[in-house]
Amino acid sequence: MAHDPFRLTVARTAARHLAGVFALGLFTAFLAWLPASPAAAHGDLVSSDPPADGVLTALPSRAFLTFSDSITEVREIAVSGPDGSVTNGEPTVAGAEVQQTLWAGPAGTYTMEYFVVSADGHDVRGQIRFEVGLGASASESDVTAGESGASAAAGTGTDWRQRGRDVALPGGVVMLAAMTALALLHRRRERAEPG
Ligand SMILES: [Cu+2]
Repeated sequence: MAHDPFRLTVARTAARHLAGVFALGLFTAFLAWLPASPAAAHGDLVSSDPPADGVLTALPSRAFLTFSDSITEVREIAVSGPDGSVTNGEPTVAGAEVQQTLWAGPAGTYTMEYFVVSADGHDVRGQIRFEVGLGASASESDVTAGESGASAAAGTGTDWRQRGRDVALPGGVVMLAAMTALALLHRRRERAEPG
């Protein structure tokens, strides 16, 4: 039975169909994953001073932002606290580091927003939060709430590309599964009406 030439041909054709569709599915999955890869070249925020979620005794006179790639343009650096903006003058850039002079400010929660252009021409924007003067006096629950809020805020700025990549790969796999299902359906139809 295994040597029936007709059955062998049908099986071979079906196998070839499946292999082709499978390869196409893999290629689609690969393509879906590929565009996210250059994210590694983006000038993402690597560190800052004050650090994200940091608790400081006093507001420093300068803030620093260090990126993973050279910065070619600073669109905006905005630092503000309980009394509003403490951004003092224009920011300066040296390679991958951006520096911003600050006015004095009261204790409380501060946000530092950044909007820069990295060497590869892409916009890099986001924000971090930090606390001034609350280290000793704030209750534990206040600090916890502040920190989780800060992480969420920082996440929107720096992690969305990574999130895009995480979504792209499963998307390709779903496409692959759909194509395999179509191929199986196709094969069943071939069997139903031979010739
Ligand atoms: Cu980029």
